[in-house]
Amino acid sequence: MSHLNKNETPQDVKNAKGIHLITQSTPNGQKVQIFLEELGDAYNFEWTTTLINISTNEQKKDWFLRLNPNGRIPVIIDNTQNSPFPVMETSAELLYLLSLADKDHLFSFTDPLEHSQCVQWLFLWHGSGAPYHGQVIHFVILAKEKLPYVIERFTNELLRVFDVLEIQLSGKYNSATGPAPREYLAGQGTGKYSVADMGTWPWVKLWEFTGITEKQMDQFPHLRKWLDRIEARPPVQRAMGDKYKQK
Ligand SMILES: N[C@@H](CCC(=O)N[C@@H](CS)C(=O)NCC(=O)O)C(=O)O
Repeated sequence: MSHLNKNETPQDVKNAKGIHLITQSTPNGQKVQIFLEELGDAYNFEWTTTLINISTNEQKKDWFLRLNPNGRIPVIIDNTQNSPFPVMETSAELLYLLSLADKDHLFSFTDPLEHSQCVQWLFLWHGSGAPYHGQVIHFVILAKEKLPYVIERFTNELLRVFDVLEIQLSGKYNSATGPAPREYLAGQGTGKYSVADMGTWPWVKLWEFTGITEKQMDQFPHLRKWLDRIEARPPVQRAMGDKYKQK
């Protein structure tokens, strides 16, 4: 069964070969944009992209719902399978691309325990970070009525999860002899840059935009350094740049 209906599906999606990304440059879109850009640099990995505008509700049309019944971006389609194979949900997309393209484990781990740690941090943000961050953005920025109780509740929960990331990156509990700061969320020692970082970074970097103050953020010095460390990577800058902006 094909997920690509002949009449409804845009030409560039229908005619794509290889991996095709349908995205808008939101934090969720940026997770997958970053990983594809990293794979491009590391392996000359190739893919194509369709940019959509979610404010027009393109993601609720039949052609899109065939690919992702959840009606949200981003989605990837693997056209190398017998029938084009769609993948929804950002963390599942990162893991799919990992097993497809990261042959040398540059952004993942061969050791099963380190791999598990990577998946744990990927899920931490997917399940406990992004849903609250999304609510903070809605109630602080988009909602016409500003509801103090709701804003406080979701902001406090977001700050709590920032603190979970800070605990991990500070290495506060990692060594019996004292703190052992880490550079990245998963992996032995100071850690290794992996999909766990890529799945978390585009959201956390929005802290200022969501009404969190400099003073609140100063409670998380290791998280701030981690934000800067990842932002300095050229593939990350490309993934956040004009290439993914609507013309
Ligand atoms: N859990 C989903 C969330 C995806 C998501 O919420 N995408 C937003 C953009 S950041 C979207 O498509 N919003 C449009 C809509 O809700 O109609 C994932 O990780 O892929």
